Amino acid sequence: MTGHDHIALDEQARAILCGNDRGGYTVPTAGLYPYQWNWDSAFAAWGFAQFDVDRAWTEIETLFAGQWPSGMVPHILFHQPDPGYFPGPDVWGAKRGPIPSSGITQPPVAATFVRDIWEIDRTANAARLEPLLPKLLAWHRWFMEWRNCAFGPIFITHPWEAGRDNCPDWDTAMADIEPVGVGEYTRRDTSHVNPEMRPTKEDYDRYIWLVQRGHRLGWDDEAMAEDAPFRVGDPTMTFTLLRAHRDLLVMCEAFGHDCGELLGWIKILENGAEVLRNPETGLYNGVNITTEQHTGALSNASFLCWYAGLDDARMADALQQSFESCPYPVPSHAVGAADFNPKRYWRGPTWAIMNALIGRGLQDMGRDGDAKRLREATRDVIATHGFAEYFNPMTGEPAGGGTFTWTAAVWLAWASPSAGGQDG
Ligand code: 9WN
Repeated sequence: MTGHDHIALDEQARAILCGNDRGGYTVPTAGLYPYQWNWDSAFAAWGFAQFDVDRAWTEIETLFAGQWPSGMVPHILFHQPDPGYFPGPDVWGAKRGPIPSSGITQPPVAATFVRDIWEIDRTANAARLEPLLPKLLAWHRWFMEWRNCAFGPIFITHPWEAGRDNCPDWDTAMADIEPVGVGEYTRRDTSHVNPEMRPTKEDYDRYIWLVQRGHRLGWDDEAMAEDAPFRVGDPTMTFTLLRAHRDLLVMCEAFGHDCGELLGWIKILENGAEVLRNPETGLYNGVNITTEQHTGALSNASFLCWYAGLDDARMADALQQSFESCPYPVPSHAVGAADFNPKRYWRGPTWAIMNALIGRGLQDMGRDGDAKRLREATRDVIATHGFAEYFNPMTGEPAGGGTFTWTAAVWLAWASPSAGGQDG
């Protein structure tokens, strides 16, 4: 790639972030996702931090303005009504927070990116970090209270909570749900995007059935936990929260806060991560909490172990195999698996955001060669095929929404040759 090429791409990426800015928050992409999504916003802040650090802080502050009294930070904030997305605020019926929202959360990557922003902007804006610390801590505490059990890993109660909506990790637990009485509804996603790239109707019926259950129970954590119909221990949640606890610890220590609670949570999740290990293969998989069965699916989230600070030789071998399995790694589901699909959302496609998290983990754990390989593969797919939501791992073909906020953010902060702190 010539210097000129990447400078033009840097400019495009900045223009995407600014174009998706709705004043204090960024939408993932116009049309398909017209609201503020939780982990998308954290990525957006990481991207903004590369050229407008004030705007980066604002993105996080707006996200935490929607925090519920319980500490939960919702997965969508419905700042302004938009009929282009289903299910909207009326279907969710969640009235527990200061801003209309969904009733579930998403992977807690915010603390990690807040630490990045703070490191870029330590002197000028440290004052903006301090009020965020108790909010982050309250969210992490909510996870440990309501999404963790004696069993160990962090579990999700809805596939949307993991941010990997239709990945094969949820299949057996989803099959146990009979979506009786879900009624008629009109999906909006398939009017924006080719239905072959989106989850199926069978999945959607269950997503909506779970939302209707939450609505009925008033999104009360205790009521929701009783006879919960869907609970799957998830590598995304477990690894991102473990990493986020570690980053929050560094920030809390710097401000002289008592960190005993965080140290305890780190220990719990280090043990919890071991529960994700499939006894037959030694690899990290999802685990159905109800049946205690491992899902057997090797996903891109399995490779977040390094991001969580856990080095692992068996996972390193599996990563090599994943690199060899397709020209544009890391596929969201193993290429050789029977249910691999290179086009359909989280059942095969490659996601730049997951690559960025995996790559950062590899770098942090001293696996520089693998980190470089992944960063270059991600750079290549974005430079060749644009700032798409996700990509076909076999052909690189762009899929889902275009001009996508988190792909632009990942480009600026990590994949571009000019990304901060990298060697080109
Ligand atoms: C449901 C916004 C979000 C991402 C998720 C991704 C997708 C939503 C959907 O889009 O999920 O939350 O309607 O498909 O799976 O990770 O945060 O980009």
